[in-house]
Amino acid sequence: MNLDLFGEAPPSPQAPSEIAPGAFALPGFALSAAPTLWAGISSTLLASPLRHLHTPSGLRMSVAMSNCGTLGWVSDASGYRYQATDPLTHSAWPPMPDAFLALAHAAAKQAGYTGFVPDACLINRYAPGARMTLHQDKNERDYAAPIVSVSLGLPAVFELGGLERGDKVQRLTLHHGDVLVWGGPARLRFHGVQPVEAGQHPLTGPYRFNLTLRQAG
Ligand code: MD6
Ligand code: FE
Repeated sequence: MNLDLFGEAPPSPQAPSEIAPGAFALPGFALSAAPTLWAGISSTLLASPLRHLHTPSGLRMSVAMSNCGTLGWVSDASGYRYQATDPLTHSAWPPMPDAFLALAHAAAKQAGYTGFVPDACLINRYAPGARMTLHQDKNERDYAAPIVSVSLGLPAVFELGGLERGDKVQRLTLHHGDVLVWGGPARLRFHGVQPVEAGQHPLTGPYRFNLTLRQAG
């Protein structure tokens, strides 16, 4: 029975669309899980707070970051890498919430990647003006596994390039609840995020959050 008392259709996740070979957009896939994911973000950040890392060349990143899972991504003067301890707290990263695992596994499966079990989740927080320059994700040990990316809060324009830095980029706006899954031939594509515009979101306030879930170790 569908009591449509307010004349509004419930948000219904759409089918995955292949935006490049091996790369899929799953609009709204994380919408219903968003409050639970937010609780997992909040508890993670109590134990391992957000911080602005520096690139190996010494530039302060505009995106604030933390991690959960057995491995976390870090950057400092000695390079980019995954490690089991949080350099800020000198403790293990907080455990990956079950809801993160379940969502990532289901999204990967929906995109045709079965058996995805991430061991690392990078949490990115974008304040207005924060951006991520074009990069490849290549600090993971094995490129066979896909990456699942979950966007929450304010929207952002995502740039998906090719395998060379100078390749043409396609732009897509990522909204609250959108998921990207990419692997296979897309795994090493360059990508970035344009500066986030100011706004307010009911769940995340003045921020965009992004989770990237990986099999890093
Ligand atoms: C972001 N995402 O959306 C940054 N990397 O805030 C990434 O850098 C990313 O979305 C690898 C795979 C998917 C991604
Ligand atoms: Fe990336």
